[in-house]
Amino acid sequence: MKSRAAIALEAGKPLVLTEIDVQGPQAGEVLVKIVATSVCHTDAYTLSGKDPEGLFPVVLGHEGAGIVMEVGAGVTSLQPGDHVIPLYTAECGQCKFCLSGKTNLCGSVRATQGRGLMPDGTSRFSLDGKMLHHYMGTSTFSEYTVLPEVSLAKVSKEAPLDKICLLGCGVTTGIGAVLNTAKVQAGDTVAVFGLGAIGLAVIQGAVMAKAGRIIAIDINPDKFELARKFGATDFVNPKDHSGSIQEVIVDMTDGGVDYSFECIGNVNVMRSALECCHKGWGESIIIGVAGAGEEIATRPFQLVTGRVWKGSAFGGVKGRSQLPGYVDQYMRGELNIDDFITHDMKFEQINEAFDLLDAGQSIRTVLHF
Ligand code: NAD
Ligand code: AHE
Ligand code: ZN
Repeated sequence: MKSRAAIALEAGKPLVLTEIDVQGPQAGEVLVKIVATSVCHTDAYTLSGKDPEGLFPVVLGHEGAGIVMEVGAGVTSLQPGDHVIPLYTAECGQCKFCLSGKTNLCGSVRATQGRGLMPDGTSRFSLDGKMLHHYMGTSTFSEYTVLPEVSLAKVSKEAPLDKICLLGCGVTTGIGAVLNTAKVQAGDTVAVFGLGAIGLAVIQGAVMAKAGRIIAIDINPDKFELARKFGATDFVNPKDHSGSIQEVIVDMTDGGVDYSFECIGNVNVMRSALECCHKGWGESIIIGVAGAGEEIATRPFQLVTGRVWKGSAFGGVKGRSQLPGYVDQYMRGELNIDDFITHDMKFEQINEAFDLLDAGQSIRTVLHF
C-alpha cells in the first residue's frame, strides 16, 4: 500500500515528505495506522548523524499512537480496530531479559531493530523500489507502519490518541526513571538537569513520589515557568554562576541531593549530575543519550564514597504490561500529558516541529495525520 511519510534520506538534512510503499504484515507482525506522532529529541539526535546506530535512508519516529489495521499470521494478542502505542522497548515476556524480573530491556527483537529491520531481517518500507530502514522498531513518521506484535501496547479505546502518543516515550521515560529506576521516596531532594519533555516528566514523577525539594536546572530560563507548573521548587541557570554547577547544587542542599537526573545527553553535565549527589547515598540517573564516541568520566573516589551512577531506558517501564495503566491514569486525571504539548500541527509540518525543538521553543509538537 501507499503511505504518507517523512523520510530521512541522509544525516543533517530536513525530512522529505513523500509517499512510500508499505508491505503488509508478515507472520508475527501488525500493520498500524498512526493517528498522531510527536518528535522526541532522540529523533533529532539520530537525524543529526550522532547516533552510532543511525542508518539512512530511514523512516524515523518513535512517539506515536494508532489503530491496528491488519495482523499477520500467528498474531493472537491484537486485532484490527485495537488502539495501540508502539514500543521501542518490546516486551515478549519470554526472553532472558523479560524473565529476569530485573529489567524492561526485552531481547526478542532488539538485534534486528538496531539494524533498522524487522525480526526476519527485511524491511517493509521502500521508495521507488529502494529499501528504507525502520527506526527503533516503530517508524511512526509514516501513516502506515509495521511492527512486531511484541512491540505494541494495547490501550483503552477511550483515550485520545493525539495525547497518549506522548506515553510512547517522553512522559513515560521521565516518570518511570523516578518511580522504577531511582525509586525516589517521600521527602527526598531531587535535581533535574534539562527541562525538555523528559526533565518535566521527571519533575512530575518526583511530585508523584512526594519528593521534598525538586531543583530544576536549565541554561534556557524560558523553561522554568513550565517546570514550576509541574512542581519544581528551585530553579538554577548554570549561566548565572561562575563556579561549577555541582558546587552550586551541593551548597544549596547541605552536601548534595538524594537523586539527580540527566535529561540532556551531555557527558559533561552527566559528570556534574553525579558529583552533585550526596556523599554516602546520592544516586544519579542518566536518561540523556550521548553522541557516538562520547564517554563519561569522574574520579572513581566519587563512587568509592557512595555515589551511584545508573541509567534508565524508557523509564524501566515494561510497555505491554504497564503502559495501559499509564493511559488509564491519564484518563482518571492522575497524570498530566496535556501540558507537555506546546504545539499541534499537521503531519506535513514535521520539519517545523524539528526546528522548534532545536530552538528550545517547544516541549512536544503533536503531528496529526
Ligand atoms: P529537549 O531538547 O526537549 O530538552 C533538553 C533540555 O536540555 C533543553 O531544555 C535544553 O535547554 C537543556 N540543556 C541543554 N544543554 C544544557 C546544559 N548544558 N545544562 C542544562 N540544560 C541544558 O530533549 P528531550 O526530548 O527532553 O530529551 C532529553 C534527552 O533525553 C535527549 O538526550 C534524548 O535523546 C533523551 N531521551 C532518552 C530516553 C531514554 O529512554 N533514556 C528517552 C527519551 C529521550
Ligand atoms: N542508538 C544509540 C542509543 C540510543 C538510546 O540510548 N536510546 C534509548 C531510548 S531514547 C528514546 O528517546 C534507549 O532506550 N536505549 C535502549 C535500547 O535498547 O536502545 C546508541 O548509542 O547506539
Ligand atoms: Zn524518545
